[in-house]
Amino acid sequence: MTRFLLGTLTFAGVATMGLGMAHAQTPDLSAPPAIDGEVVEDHGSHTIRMGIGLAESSPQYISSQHFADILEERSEGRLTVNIFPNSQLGDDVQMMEMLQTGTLDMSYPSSSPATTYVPELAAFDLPFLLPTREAAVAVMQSDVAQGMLDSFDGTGIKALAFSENGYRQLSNSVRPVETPEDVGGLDMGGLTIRTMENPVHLSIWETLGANPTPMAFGELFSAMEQGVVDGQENPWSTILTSNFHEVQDYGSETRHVYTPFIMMMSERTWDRLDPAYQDLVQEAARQSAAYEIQLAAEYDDWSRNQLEERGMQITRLNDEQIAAFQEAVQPVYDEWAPEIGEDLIAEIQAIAEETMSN
Ligand code: TF8
Repeated sequence: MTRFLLGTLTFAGVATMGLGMAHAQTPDLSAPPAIDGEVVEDHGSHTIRMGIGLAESSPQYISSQHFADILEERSEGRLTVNIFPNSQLGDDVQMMEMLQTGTLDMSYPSSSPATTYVPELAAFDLPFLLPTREAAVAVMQSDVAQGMLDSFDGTGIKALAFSENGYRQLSNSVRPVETPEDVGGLDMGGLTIRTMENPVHLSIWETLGANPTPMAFGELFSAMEQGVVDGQENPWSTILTSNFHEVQDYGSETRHVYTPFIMMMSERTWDRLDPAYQDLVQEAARQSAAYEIQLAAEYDDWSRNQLEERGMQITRLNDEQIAAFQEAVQPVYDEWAPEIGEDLIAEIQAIAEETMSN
């Protein structure tokens, strides 16, 4: 609890730093779920090194702390987790490679760069596939998604659970963006947009007439500060907790892709654990992933409002404007659906539609 409180205060601290107390309506953050369950008998001690990409104020970090607290409490201190945030151990691609070689025990990347290990994950990169958070969560908690996690077996990576990175929003330092034409720039030339290292994302921004530039997340702030790229796209809470508003004047609520996180462990680390510890790690991953989804949902709109209060000009797109983007990126489906798998996409869409019809 103490760690969580610190996490919240850190976020609240960040929130109040430039705004004065009057504006700091921190979200009604739910305290971490109580840690219950029997203590696991002694099967030795392990210190787990976990590298993550985002800042200590992010839902990704706060929920990783909760994961660490569960392990520590239910193993009576025999399992401890040292978390290294802010991409300090490397970016998503590098940290997944470190899991494979066993030089890092755990990481928490987005699903997008992980398509090199499990190509089916690219379904999540299809634009506007998951219209609501409820649909996205239902898909992440489905057998289809579990099958994707199981597909990591043998790659050197044990994939434990999906959680929410979230709906991606466009930001840039050049102009407000309301239409696809604003991205492509017509005679003004297309915006240079940093993307994750993922071919579907490249396709999305090429189709919109931008100049997509794949880049590690850890290099992004300085690339925007130096004008190497005009913009990027990430959930509002990432834009806030990474201080992108300091180098990005305009935001557009495009919600063009819902990206999951995947909590992962090196198979070498996993194989060293007694089965009782493996069960505890798996259960703690599932519990902390559910908590992360709750946090991410609570931080989403609040982070956008914080960004506006810090001077970012955010364009909220209406249904017609979103429809124009959906129509503009339809060719991405035509290009990628056959490769990803029409049946898989149909299965995901069926889960989403069932959730939305309830
Ligand atoms: C991206 C991703 C990242 C996350 C983070 C590094 O844009 O959304 O922000 O994967 O864990 O690269």
